[in-house]
Amino acid sequence: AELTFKDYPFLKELGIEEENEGVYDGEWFGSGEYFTTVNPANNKPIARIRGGTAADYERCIKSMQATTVEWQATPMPKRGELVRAIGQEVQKFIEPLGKLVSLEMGKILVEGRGEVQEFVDICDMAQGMSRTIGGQVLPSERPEHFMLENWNPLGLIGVITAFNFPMAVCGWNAALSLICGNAQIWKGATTTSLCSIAITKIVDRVLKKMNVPPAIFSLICGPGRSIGELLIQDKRLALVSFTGSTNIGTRVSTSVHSRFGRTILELGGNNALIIMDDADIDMAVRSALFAAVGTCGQRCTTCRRLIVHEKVYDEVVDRLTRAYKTIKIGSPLEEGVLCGPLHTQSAVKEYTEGLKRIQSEGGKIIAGGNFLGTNGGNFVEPTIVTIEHDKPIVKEELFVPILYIIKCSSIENAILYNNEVPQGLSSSLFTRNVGNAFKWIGPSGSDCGIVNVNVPTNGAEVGGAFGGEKETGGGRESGGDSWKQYMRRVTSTINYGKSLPLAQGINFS
Ligand code: UN1
Repeated sequence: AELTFKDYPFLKELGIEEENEGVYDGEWFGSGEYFTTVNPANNKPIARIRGGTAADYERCIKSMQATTVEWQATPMPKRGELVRAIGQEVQKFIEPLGKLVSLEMGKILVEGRGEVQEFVDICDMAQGMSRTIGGQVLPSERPEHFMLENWNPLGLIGVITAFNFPMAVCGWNAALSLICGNAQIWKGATTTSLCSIAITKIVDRVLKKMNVPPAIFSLICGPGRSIGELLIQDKRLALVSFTGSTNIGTRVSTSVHSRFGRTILELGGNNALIIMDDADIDMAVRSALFAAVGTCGQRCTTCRRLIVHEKVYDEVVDRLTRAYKTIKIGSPLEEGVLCGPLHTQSAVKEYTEGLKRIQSEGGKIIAGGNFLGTNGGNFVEPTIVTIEHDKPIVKEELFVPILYIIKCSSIENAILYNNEVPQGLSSSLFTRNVGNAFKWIGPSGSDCGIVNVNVPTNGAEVGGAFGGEKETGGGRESGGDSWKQYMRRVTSTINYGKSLPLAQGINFS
């Protein structure tokens, strides 16, 4: 099929060509098979990419190893300057990058821009942290002794990201890992390879300008599982950060942990938003709409379950179904569109087959429910379904815009429903009751990693640690103390005196 490359002038601005090399270690190369990525709004190919082979991967690792001495010796605040410069350069291209995210991934342009903004934000944050983070000095029980913690770089790390945030999640990892002194190899989702290449082209310019060894930001694109497998099995990678499905995450976890590597796992979510009878209904309904329909239901933080108190149930259902009828579905690059296409045709299948299963389990579609397929694209109607809280399908993550509405009768009841799924990423409670709000965030409240009050389940800021429990994998990226995962901790006891007191009072003479 003919490439649609020429229809999108902003691609040129990003250095994307009709044909692109998909491997980078300071230079662009690639000797694997060619593949194309497609625009999910019409399923037409955009541009060609040459993927990497096992030998190409090996070359990247060798190049990364060669950076270690110089990069680890660079002071952390200097590494922070590089990260700041990367953020500033990315910011200059926020418009074309946002458009590329919309084109290749399918999210609407405001969300595409937002994703690039998130990349910039984490660079800002990491740069600031590069002047403040470090270990603690501890009181030693021995006289004239110091005990302290020092944090050293891990070395080489692998970053595997998903299609739904093809730039920001790389940024979360890269910004922190780079200030921590590591070299990384990034494998983005194959279907968003142009996003990976565009970001890496920008970073490449900054690396060269700042005169740092460029292989610290290596990239390998390629279809199939083989590159990912190499990466997770590679003992030279001290850490693998993986964002994706729980299914593949299990494989990553088993493989990396069996070689005693570290993981950061950001897996499935099944996020609930609870609306209590004392909630600001207007705010809650708007939040549910953004949380359930944003990114066409393909954020890991997407609201999939709306748990509504029986006293406001009818009102919420009525308002929300009315709002769903006004959602403009269409090209994500078009102004005013709220819902773009699903990312792939297999996601469309997940949607249509999911709805069949939902109905076979007693669920009823009360809004949406149709595959549209306009212009040959993966367009579906965002859908609302009423269903019992404990049906098997409700416990699974369907990565499509299907929202379950579930009735509850009390806060206890709502928390129970919130926690009864195997995933534990994000959750929100809408209430004006301060007692319930604190109960919600406490030990007998939500069991998720993200526990919001009067805020949607999605759209987290970079300053807070991002991740969740149970099948979500337990990892934390972005803010908080996530940086620690990218470093190895050293505990040092230092004797500056002239005697040798032993701990625990041991006398060994
Ligand atoms: C993801 O869906 O993988 O909180 C990440 C959010 C975004 C990140 C989502 N800041 O929705």
